[in-house]
Formats: sequence, C-alpha cells, structure tokens
Amino acid sequence: MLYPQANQIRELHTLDGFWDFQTDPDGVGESQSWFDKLPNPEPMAVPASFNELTLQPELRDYLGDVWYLRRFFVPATWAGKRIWFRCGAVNYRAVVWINGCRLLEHHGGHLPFEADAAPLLRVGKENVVAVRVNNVLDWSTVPPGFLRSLPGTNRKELQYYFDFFNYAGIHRSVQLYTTETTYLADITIRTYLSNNQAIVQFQLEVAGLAPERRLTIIDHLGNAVSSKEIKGDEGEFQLETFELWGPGHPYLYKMQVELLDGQGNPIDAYIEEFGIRMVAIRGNQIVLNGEPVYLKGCSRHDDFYLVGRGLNLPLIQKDLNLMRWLGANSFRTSHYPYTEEMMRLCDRLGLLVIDETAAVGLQTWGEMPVFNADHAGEKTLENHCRQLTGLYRRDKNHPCVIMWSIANEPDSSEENSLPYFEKVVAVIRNLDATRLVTMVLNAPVDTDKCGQLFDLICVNRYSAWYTEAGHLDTIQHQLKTDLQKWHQKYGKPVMLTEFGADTIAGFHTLSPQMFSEEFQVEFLRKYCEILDELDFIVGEHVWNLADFMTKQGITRVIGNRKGVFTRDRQPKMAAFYLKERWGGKV
Ligand code: GCB
Repeated sequence: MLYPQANQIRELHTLDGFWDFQTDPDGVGESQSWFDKLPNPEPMAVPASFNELTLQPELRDYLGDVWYLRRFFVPATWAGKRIWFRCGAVNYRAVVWINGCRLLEHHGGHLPFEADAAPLLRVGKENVVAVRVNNVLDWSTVPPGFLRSLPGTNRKELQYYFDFFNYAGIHRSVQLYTTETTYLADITIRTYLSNNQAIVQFQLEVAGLAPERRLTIIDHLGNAVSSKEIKGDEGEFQLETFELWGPGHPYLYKMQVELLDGQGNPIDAYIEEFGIRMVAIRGNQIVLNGEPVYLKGCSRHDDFYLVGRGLNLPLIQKDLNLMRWLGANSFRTSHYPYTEEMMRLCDRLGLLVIDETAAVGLQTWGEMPVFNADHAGEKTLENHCRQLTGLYRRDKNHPCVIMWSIANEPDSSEENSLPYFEKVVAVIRNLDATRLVTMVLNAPVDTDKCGQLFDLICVNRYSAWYTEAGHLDTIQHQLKTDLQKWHQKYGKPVMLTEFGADTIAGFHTLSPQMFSEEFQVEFLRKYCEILDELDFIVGEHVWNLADFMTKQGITRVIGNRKGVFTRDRQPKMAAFYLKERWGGKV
C-alpha cells in the first residue's frame, strides 16, 4: 500500500487535530446515529492513544467502543476525483462512517487502511466522518486476549499475554488524498546484482486504463539516471554504475512513476524511494551486499508519556538518534508494525530492521489452545496471515527491512504449532524471496518444534532474571550450552533477540543486585562475553531501548524497566556500557 503523497496530480489533506470523542460502554452509538453527532462529546487529540488524556482516570483501562467524530470541508475542485480516506492505524477495530454511511471496517491495530470515499462525500460542502474504535481482544485477534470478570465489581479486565499496555485509539494520521479515477494503486521494487550490474525490477498495479507508463530512476542529487516508457505493468532497469544501500551509506534512489494518457499527459504520478541492497544467509553469517553483518541494537516500543502509542515524530527521531549514539545498526519492531514514518527514517539513516507482525502472546491457555482449529485457531491463523500480508504490502519497498519476524515467543513446543506456522511462513515466502524470515522463540530448545522453518534462529533469554534470579554467575554456562544446542539442533546461525534486566534509574548497589544500575551492566556484560565466544551468533538485541508502560503486575514498577534509557530517554549506566561495546561515536 502506497504512503500518501501530494504532487502535481495528487492532493493531500490531513484530518489530524482535535476530534469529538465519547465512550459508548453500552454499544448504543450505531442505533442512536452517533455517526452524525455525538450526544456528549469532549475533545480528543488525533493521532494519540485516548487512555491518558482526559479528566476521567477510568478511561485508562476502558474496554469497549469509543467514538471519534469530526467535520471537514471538501473543496469543489475535487469533484470527479477519487477521494481516499486513509488512516495509518487504529487499535484495534475500526468502523468508519462518512455522512452517516458506512465506508469501511478494519481489524488489526497497526496497519493502514483506506477506501475511496468519493461516492459518500459532498464536494464544495461540509462533511462529517465518524470512527468507532473497539479495543477488546479475543481468541481470533492477533494479538489474542480475553475478558475476565473482576470479583466483587461489575467490571471486566482484558487478559493478554504480552508485556506492553494495550493502548487504544486513532494512533496514526488520518488523511484524505485524491487521485484521478485511473491511478497507480501499488508498486513493488526489487533489486539484485548480476554481472556487476544492479537490476531494479518493478511491478505496477494500475487501476483503470492508462495507455503508457513512464518510469524514471532519480539519484540522490535529483538527476535522472535512467528512464523508460512501457505499456505493460512490469519491467526492469539495468544500472552499470550505482550506489549500494547499507548502514553507514544509506544511499536512496527515487523511482518516479507516471501514468500517461494517449497524448503523453500524466494522469497520475508517484515517487517511491528505494535502495539497492541484498541480504542472505551464508554459512553462519548474515550477509548484506556480500559482506557479513553483525546485528547490534536494542528493541523498543512505540511508547511515550501521555500520547501512549500515538504517532510521535520527535520520539521516532530521538530513538533512532539514541540508537546511533549507542553504535547500534539495527532493531526489531517488537511486537507490532511501527509507523510508516519510522520506516522511512530508517531507510534514510541506514538502520536495519527486523519487521515483526503483531502476533505476540500466542500461547496455549488451558482449555483454549490458540493453534487449535476447534477453538479459535482457524480464525487466528486467518488474521495472522492477513496481517502479515498487510505488513508486506506496506513495507516491501523499504531497504531497511532485511527480515520478517512472523511472531514473538509463541508456544512453539505445542504439537499444533508446527502446522500453524508452516502455513504462516508459506505466506511470506510466497510473497517475498528477497528477505530473511524468522520467528522469535523462547521455548526450551529440546521441545521447540518450529526452528526448522526459519533462515536463522532468533531466541530470547533471561537467565539470572526470570530464572536463577539475581545469580549472575549462572548466566554463562546456561547461555552457552543453550545457544550451542540451538545451533546444533537446526544447523543455522543464531541471534539473541532479547536479554535484559529491570533497572530503576538511580538505584545503586556496591555489589550488583537486581534492579540496580550496576546489576544491569554486569548482566549485559556476562551475556555479551558468551556471545563473543560463539562464532555462529549473528546478532544481539538488548531488551529494551527505553522503559515502557505495561499492564499492572507484581513484576512491573509502573511499567517494564528494562530500558537502558528511562522512559523520558535519559541514559542509565548500561547505555554507556553498550556505547563502548558497540563503538557509538557521537
Ligand atoms: C519477553 C518478551 C517481551 C517482554 C520481556 C520482559 O520475553 O518478548 O515482550 O517485555 O520478555 O521484559 O519480560
């Protein structure tokens, strides 16, 4: 799916700002036509999570429907065009009405969705849009969850097996953009090297009739490098001189696509950025553009004070700068697709991304095994595959994405997990043979059933934290044996995708004790010493870049404190240790 852009053909208007907002705990909004007017609204910022912004503290843990509504003007000059209503992400379910008519429905909290709203809009007049958002997870959603009654109250709690707060609302920008009725719906760009040439393949998806298409490759100085006019939808460029994209040299090209009418006039135009780079596994190494690359970095969350999981451009910039300050070259979008804006910035800054779906917390819960088709399994699988496909369609042209992660820590010892993940892996491998595919595992190596499906083994470990708590001297033997077993069992390179210790900034102890800054440093150091000894290790991602909000629990002190930075992005001692280890230069 293309990122919206304004140009000589396309116009773009934002609907971000303060919308009217109201909760609908009894689910009466639709029958009472709230899509025309909310009975008792208050202002709500869009994009943002709604949880922490109002005068009602109980909204933080609210479950059910909420409504967002705003009025906007459509210029008369838009008559006869397609007018796309697009939203970057709503967590979790969204139903959209335009002028009282249902436009679309979308499930899944972290991907964009859009529809042509022109048939419902009044051009040259005021219009009204309403979005009903529901944040309840169930057995079929990805991630899954379920409701549990709270004893002694008439309230319910959402149970889920993932470790971040289930922030909700309109999380990413809402936009209107125009195209002509004939338009470029999508483009896929793939690059590889052959006989010292860079081959840039493209495939267009054109809606309507455009007799000709002109494609131009533009270099970073704005010069046209190569151009061609074609009648079909696919083709390739062969570049004899070219620049590769990679960390330290994030060279981006632009592909300009123009759809032309019979007289050579443009009907549509779009510019997509891309980089020329290849990634593969060679023996025990990840190889980027023919050179081994060792992944180092911290995973993170889209999470900040007040705005929750809402689009936060300054936070994205700060976090990528903190990673560069540490000397990191990569991170994983734990545990859901991040914003399109962040992916674009990673392209520009040369950070490598493991792009993860929202399939986190796929556990086997007693009576309700999530992989079991008799229960919700088939629907979970369907949603999972749909969201993976959506992620691919959104991010396929980003050079920063080198690997797809199809899930985080599912119960991969469960009998039914193998047939389930075989199907999910087949979906992404059919779509994309140019990137690596993994799943982040945490099952015991002896009982894991799924590792064989992936290009490399990604594993999370917390020795001396969740097991043998506080005993730093137990880390090294356990970790080494464990990682060696993963390597022996599957004969593939291994990456440690999570290791970390909760640390309260400002807690100090002379001998390293849990929760102190000294403990966090020693903990990381012990892990890293083992990683340095093993030649099949291809990367290390510390958990986590920064402290983040979670649901309440006896192991969470107003959130997860495993950040090497605090939630307001100040360094703990561990940040300096990592900077030294990873060679951060700033
Ligand atoms: C994990 C999860 C991550 C948690 C982390 C922790 O294994 O993948 O989502 O936040 O452990 O801190 O417990």
